[in-house]
Amino acid sequence: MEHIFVVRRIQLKKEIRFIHTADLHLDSPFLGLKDVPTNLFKRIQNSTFQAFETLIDEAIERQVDFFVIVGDLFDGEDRSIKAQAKLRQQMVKLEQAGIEVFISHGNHDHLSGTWLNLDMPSNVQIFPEEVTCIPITTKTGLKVHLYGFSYPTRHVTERMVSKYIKEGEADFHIGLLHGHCESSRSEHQPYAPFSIQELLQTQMNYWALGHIHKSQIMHEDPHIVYPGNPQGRHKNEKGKKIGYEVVINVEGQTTLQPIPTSVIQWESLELHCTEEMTFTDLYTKCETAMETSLDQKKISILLEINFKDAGYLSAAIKQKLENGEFLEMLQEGTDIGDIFIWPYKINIEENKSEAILLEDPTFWKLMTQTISGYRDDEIDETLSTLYTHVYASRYLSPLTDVMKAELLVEAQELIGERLVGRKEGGKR
Ligand SMILES: [Mn+2]
Repeated sequence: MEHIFVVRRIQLKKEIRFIHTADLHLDSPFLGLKDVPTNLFKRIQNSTFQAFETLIDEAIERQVDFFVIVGDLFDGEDRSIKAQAKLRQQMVKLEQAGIEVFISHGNHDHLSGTWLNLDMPSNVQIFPEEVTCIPITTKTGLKVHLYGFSYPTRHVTERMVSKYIKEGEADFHIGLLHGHCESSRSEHQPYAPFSIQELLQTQMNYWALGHIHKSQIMHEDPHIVYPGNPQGRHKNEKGKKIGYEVVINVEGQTTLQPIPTSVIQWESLELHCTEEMTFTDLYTKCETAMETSLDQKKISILLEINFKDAGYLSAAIKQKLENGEFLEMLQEGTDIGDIFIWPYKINIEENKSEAILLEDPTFWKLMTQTISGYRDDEIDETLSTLYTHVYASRYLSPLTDVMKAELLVEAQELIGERLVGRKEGGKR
């Protein structure tokens, strides 16, 4: 026993342990959700706070050396007082546990916004506008230099990475940077852009990134990491969300441990329709699929349902899907317990019916028959509005039989092209 204890103590001395998170977007408004019952909406609105609190509790439980938050703590530049108060509460918890916190502000909570300021406790250090080095010494006597800056305004397009220069002697150098990595595909604005190569050249031991909301490990040894946001805020932020516990030892080895944070997950579900499907079938299928998702994920879910092959459904059923009645029915049947699944949107995709036509030989046969059976006078009748048009008629000469036959061939081709085009368009 004693022996193990000694070994552990030695290991403790040789490594640093911290939490890396970013993009808390506290007090996000969740505007995209309509018709959610008030009590449920309150829970959804509270999710950004709850996800953050999970990280705080884990930090205390794991007795980390420090905690870094790399930008966009607040969703709005006015920093809602509620968000500040909740942040402060959590910072006080860390202060009582003797954990220091390092914060850089990002494009959402840049320093030019106007807000009523609530001072943070003394364990919290906020990076200023210029890239600055903050030196600390851990309880185990290791020296760490942290580098970072806060966005002075919303739009920072400069390559801030060039200003990160290692200073002095330390066991670890850690860069905090809220910005856009050029090799990552993202929909986020290309603020404070950098390449992986540029980050590597700085020779930091770890790059704590923020800005991109999807968790991504961009490089290993040294690690360059986007933890993503702890709680998804809309349908494009699907799935599990996490924060990282980072452990780096003096040999430079890094271990990342993901900490699950999301309280509510955004998900989507595909359901295939068939010809025989009745309204009851459709409803039951949805209910079962929802129950299964909830059983499997064991976490609250906001669900978007995509009906594929809706071309099979009768017009009456489709109408209920399109006018929102069906969604309402599903929502009314939802139990809101400790965890819940709330269907917030239904999409229907009809392209399959056209795809079926394309693959159906009788459809093509029927079309060929119709076209070859077209009589002369029928063509004349179809074109009559053009030929009797006040202006157009002046420029038109009568069609010969050859021209009429060509027109029919072209029409057939056009129908084919349009159908194929729509089918391919529907795949995107
Ligand atoms: Mn963000």
